[in-house]
Parts: sequence; structure tokens; C-alpha cells
Amino acid sequence: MAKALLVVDLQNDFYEEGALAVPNASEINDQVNQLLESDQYKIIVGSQDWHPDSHLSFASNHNKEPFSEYSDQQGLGPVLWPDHCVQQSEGAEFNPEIKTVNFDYILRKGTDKKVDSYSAFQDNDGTDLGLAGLLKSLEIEEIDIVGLAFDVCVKYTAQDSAKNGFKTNVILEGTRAVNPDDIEQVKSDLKNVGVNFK
Ligand code: VGL
Ligand code: ZN
Repeated sequence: MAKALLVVDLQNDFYEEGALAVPNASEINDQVNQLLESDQYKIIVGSQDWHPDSHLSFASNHNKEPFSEYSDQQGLGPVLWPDHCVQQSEGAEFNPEIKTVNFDYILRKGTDKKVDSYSAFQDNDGTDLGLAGLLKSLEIEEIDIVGLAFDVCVKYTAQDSAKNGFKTNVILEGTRAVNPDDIEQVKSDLKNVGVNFK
């Protein structure tokens, strides 16, 4: 059964010193690199959050505080974020410890200023990003997922992976949450849509 590895948003802004810091993010690097160097995957895809500085997921573009609630526009929310992963910025670069040389394909998302994109499969307004088609064309049946953040982009990506019919595994040592208090809820939500944990 052909397998893919999906590495979600391992960018400087999601690490401990970054603009949208995920606690203990760097703990995952060894596990991720081990997977990147293993020979079990037919394709390895890295996603990259890649926002214009005018992006409307940024609280600063609404004169609001980061993490304030927002549901005025479809495709954004339920909270607004600090400025992060701005195109061409250092914060948007991949963490230099990660062996990105092993990425076969890089998928940039969140480029439309009016729409956020938590899932690597589709924008928050449902626009297909082409990943399911790419993986199906390679006859991939199973996907291992690692990356940041467990409770945001990893969660939505894993949900859509299962929805697209892939056997989906989230590797827990390869992910960390921005809100660690939400981990158990996210796990149970993902279990309910058929996602496995390894
Ligand atoms: C993410 C919030 C905003 C993520 C991206 O990669 O989890 N979270 N943009
Ligand atoms: Zn983002």
C-alpha cells in the first residue's frame, strides 16, 4: 500500500521564538527528521503557510487583538491571529533543523488575503488545493501526518485526509498544539472521523 508523509507548516513562526508560538514545538524535530529520512514513503509533501501581509486572518488588519473571536466573514476565524508566516519573511521559512531537502513537493496555502487555509487539502471556503488529486494520481492510500499546530492546521488536514478516503495516521510525537488544553478534544474529534494515532 503506497504511503505519503505530510509535513504541516514547520515554519519558524510556529516554533518557540516565533510570532504564533507553539509550546515545545522543537521537541518534534528529531521524530520528523527520522521520518523524512526513512524510505517508506512514495512522496513527501511539505505545506507552508504563506500569507500576504494584508491577510485578513491577522488581528492587526482589523485593529483587533490577536486571538480575539471573529466570524464576520466566511473563510476566516473563529479567531484572529498575530501576524505570521508573511510571504518572504524569515518567520515563513522552514525551521532550519528540518531536513526539507527530502520534501518532494511544497504546497503553499493561505495566499488569498480574504480566505484562511487551515487544511493542506482545501481553503477554509472549500477551494480545492489539489493535494488529494496529486496523491490519488500516485495511487497513495495511506498518509502519515506530522507538523504544527496539532489543534489547527494538523487537525483540519487530518480531517480532510480521512474525508478524501485516505487511511490517515497522525504521529503524536511529530506534532504539538498551540493550545495544549485542547489536545484531548481534538483527539476525540479526529477519532470520530476515522483518524488513527501512532
Ligand atoms: C496555523 C493558525 C494560523 C497552523 C496557520 O499552521 O496551525 N495556525 N495559520
Ligand atoms: Zn496562517
